[in-house]
Formats: sequence, C-alpha cells, structure tokens
Amino acid sequence: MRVDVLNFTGKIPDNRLSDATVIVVDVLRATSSIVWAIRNGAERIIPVTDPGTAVAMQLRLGNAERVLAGERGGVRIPGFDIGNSPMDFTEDAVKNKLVIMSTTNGTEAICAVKSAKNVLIGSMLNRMAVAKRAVEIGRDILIICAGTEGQLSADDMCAAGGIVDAVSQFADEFSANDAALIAALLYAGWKRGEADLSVTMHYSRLIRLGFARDAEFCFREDQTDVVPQLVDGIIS
Ligand code: 3SL
Ligand code: MG
Repeated sequence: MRVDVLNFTGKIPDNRLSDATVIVVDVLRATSSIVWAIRNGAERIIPVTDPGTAVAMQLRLGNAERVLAGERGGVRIPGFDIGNSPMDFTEDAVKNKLVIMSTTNGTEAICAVKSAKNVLIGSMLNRMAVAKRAVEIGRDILIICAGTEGQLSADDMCAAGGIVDAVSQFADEFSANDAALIAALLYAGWKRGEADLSVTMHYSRLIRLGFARDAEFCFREDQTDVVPQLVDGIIS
C-alpha cells in the first residue's frame, strides 16, 4: 500500500484519483467542522465551491431543515446561518438537517476530488478512525491537504502526518512519498511539543480573528469514530 500526501493547488490529475482512497484534510477548519457536524447528527452535507451556488441551492431546495454554512476570510458569510467554526455545528444547529457548505479552501479541495474511488473526510478529531477505514478499503491512500489559497499550510501537514502515523498502526507495510514522510516528522515534533503551530500562517490568522479556541479544538486527537464519506457530491 502507498500513502502519499499532496498539497492542493487547484487541479489534481485524474490518474492520481481514479484508484485511490482520498482523505481530504483541512484541519483549520473545514474538515474538522464537517466531522463535527456529522458527529452531531447532520444528515448530509453538500460541499460547494462558492457562496452563490450555496444560496441558489438553498433557494431551490427550500428552507425547511436546511442550514447554510461557510466562511470567507475566516468569518461567516453574510446571510448564512452559521460560519465555519466547529462550535457552530452543534446538535441544535445541524441534527437531522442538510447542511450546504462553502469555505475558502476546504470545500474546494473536496469538490476537486469527487472522481476518486473513495473520498473520506479527515481531521485530528477522527484521525485514527479515518486511517483505519482507509486501510480497510485496501487501496492506495492519497491525503490531500487543502492548504491555504494554494500555499502549503503547516496545520494541514501536521494533521496529515497524524493520519500517516495512524495508518502505520493499521497497515502491515506501506511506502510513502516525501511529503508524507515530512508530514509524519512534523506530527512527531508537534507531539513532542517541539513544533509550535500557533505561529504558522493560517493558525495565527485564526487567533487574530478571535478563533484561538477553534484552533485548539481542531487539534484534539481522536475525539470521534465518525468517518464522513463523499458519495455523488454528498457527504454523510
Ligand atoms: O479554507 C477553508 O476552507 C476554511 O477552513 C478556512 S477558515 O479556517 O474557516 O478560515
Ligand atoms: Mg485550512
């Protein structure tokens, strides 16, 4: 089995996707929020790339039991019900509801891998569970780090490394690309308290925006066994 980590910069070649189990990681904060929403009973989540499409979909489907969620620049999109804080996706807000979600990087990365054989949603919150599911599927694993506007984001690399570490606990043997090895090294350093992610680009931006608690929450490991999966454009 191969485990590769790839930074999302726009398009991913189809030949990287067709036979792989893809795990999308946007630990700060979209995939953490998605994991938390499903854990809190959201029925389905439709990821969309832009807010206009989310609003149009909401209008087409009607208002009942629908939640519009998302951010631009880290803050809730005007007119949307909730933002992109995992704390927004409470049972009260999402249980038994369809969530239509648009975020800057995370939902774009998810939409870009629709053609993969299997698409799982990964985060620190479900690190072990997502790795176990991916290993059980038995295909090569491609961990896509959503990154921040085309740039590699240390937060995603660290979470990807956490998932690589978890894969190593379930897979008999595997080979990894350099990005996966670097991610695993970053994760190991972070576990030892030697890597301070709060000074990195996106993490520090969230702190400046007042979302320090979100960032700390998103880096809690193994809080749930929920493994959201994208099938035909819908996460459940
Ligand atoms: O880029 C994204 O998809 C978001 O997760 C970014 S933010 O953490 O909500 O600013
Ligand atoms: Mg991010």
